Amino acid sequence: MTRFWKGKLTENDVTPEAIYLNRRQIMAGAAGLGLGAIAGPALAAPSDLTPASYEGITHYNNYYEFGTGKEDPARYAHTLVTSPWSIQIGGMVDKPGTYALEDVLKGKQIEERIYRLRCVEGWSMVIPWNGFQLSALLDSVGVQSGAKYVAFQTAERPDQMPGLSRRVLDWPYREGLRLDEAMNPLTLLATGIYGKDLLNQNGAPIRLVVPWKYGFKSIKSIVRITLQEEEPFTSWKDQNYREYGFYSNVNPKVSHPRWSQATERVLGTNRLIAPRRDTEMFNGYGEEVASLYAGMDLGKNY
Ligand SMILES: Nc1nc2c(c(=O)[nH]1)N[C@H]1C(S)=C(S)[C@@H](COP(=O)(O)O)O[C@H]1N2
Ligand SMILES: [Mo]
Repeated sequence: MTRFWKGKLTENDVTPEAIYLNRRQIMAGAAGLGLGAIAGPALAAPSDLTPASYEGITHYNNYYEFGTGKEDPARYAHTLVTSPWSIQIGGMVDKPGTYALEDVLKGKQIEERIYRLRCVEGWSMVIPWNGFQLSALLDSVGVQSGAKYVAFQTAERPDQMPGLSRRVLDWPYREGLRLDEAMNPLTLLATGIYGKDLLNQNGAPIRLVVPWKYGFKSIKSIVRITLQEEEPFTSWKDQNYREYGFYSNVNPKVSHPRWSQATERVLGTNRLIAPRRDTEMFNGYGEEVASLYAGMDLGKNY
């Protein structure tokens, strides 16, 4: 059983939120009537993955390059110039180079994936992403043997990112994955939400989404991807290694020094209440990823 709702987008699927939700209801109805095989997104959405509103997803953000307030990114991120955009792909790959975004996207199958994003601050939001598997990009540039990790870097543009004037983190924002985590089919490079291009506050034009890890691993507005042998530098571990580890797997049993991770508030589905739910091991994706950590002490490797 898949733990995410997966569909294939066509041009006709570029729908605003209202139509999108209506489509989901129609799908759910069709499934209930036993209409059987319907192509694409007719797979029933797991009932606990009700997407947050577009308003919620785009107005409650963490993107410290534009300020540390939750509403700062929506207010200030419009200054980021996202076109043209290119990504430097280098290190242990057969075809290193500076790739225009159009070339990165060429031949990639854009899918719809509904994932729960769990922030270490104790809230989560269900987001319908559009994107493609990171593995497809890595395959197309040829990962060389000996590469063990993937390092990612966000754009660093002081003239377009007012938050960079404060040294909250050692800019540019950097993150990393072990190669097997990067190649896992759940790991997405997202370019859209609800069938629309990403807004800047959500990490336009292209950002990572790693659904079984805390939100901060899902680095935004990526300009550099490097395949390497050593564990990558990560901005949050650098800022406070007692609070943030390299792995950052969602784990209700390992508390952050300042925040318990046992439960979370679910944001964006109701204007008045954010219901609490129990946080799930690996954010609910254990069936798909637990084997990656067999034999590891996840209390030490947090
Ligand atoms: N470059 C960059 N990427 C980032 C962040 C950031 O501050 N800068 N914040 C992270 C955190 S803490 C979270 S919870 C998610 C939030 O993603 P969203 O705003 O699209 O929901 O983005 C992550 N990616
Ligand atoms: Mo976060």
